[in-house]
Amino acid sequence: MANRIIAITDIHGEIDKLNSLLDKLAIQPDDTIVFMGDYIDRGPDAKGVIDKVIAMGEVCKCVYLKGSHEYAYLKAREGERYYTHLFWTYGGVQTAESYGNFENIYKVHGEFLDNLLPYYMTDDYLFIHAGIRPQVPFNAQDERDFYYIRGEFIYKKHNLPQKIIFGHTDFKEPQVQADKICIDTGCGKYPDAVLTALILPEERFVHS
Ligand SMILES: [Mn+2]
Repeated sequence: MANRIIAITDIHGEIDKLNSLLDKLAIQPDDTIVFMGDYIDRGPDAKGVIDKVIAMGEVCKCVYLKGSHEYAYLKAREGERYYTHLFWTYGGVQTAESYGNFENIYKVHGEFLDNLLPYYMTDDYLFIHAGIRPQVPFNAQDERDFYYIRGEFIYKKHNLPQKIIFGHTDFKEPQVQADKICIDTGCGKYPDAVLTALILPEERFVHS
């Protein structure tokens, strides 16, 4: 049987839901976990979430993608006013609190945040935080679409041979289409929302 690839996205500081999900998944050394971004913001323990996903790298192969919230955080740190507004408006207060203050975020996890990948592509799948712009060749994409695109991607077919696994736009249940699967189930946004993992290639969902 093929080794498992496990996709997890949009944890948003919800360390208890992440720990519960990882327990249920019973991660094995030959698994690969693809974390698809939005580790931080809204939920209470962004620092704990990043500590945990880094620690999982000792258990199995882990791939760490950048989400819209990490993108906004990094731009805010560079002083860009628009992203500073986004960061503080959409849950950054909780993130700064979990590290003690804004400056500590980079002191503690700057190396991790600087090294996040924009996407992860295999023969069969493209893992990406938000999606791509359909009809635009992959090598001509605007990187911001990887983190922010919504309806223009979700409700259109794309031309890549890979199935696209993504998050960013939350739904009550995972959204399974022929060419894409969304696994953001609102963790961190709603108190009763679960964190969802997708196990590939079998396409089975596990919830926190
Ligand atoms: Mn998100």
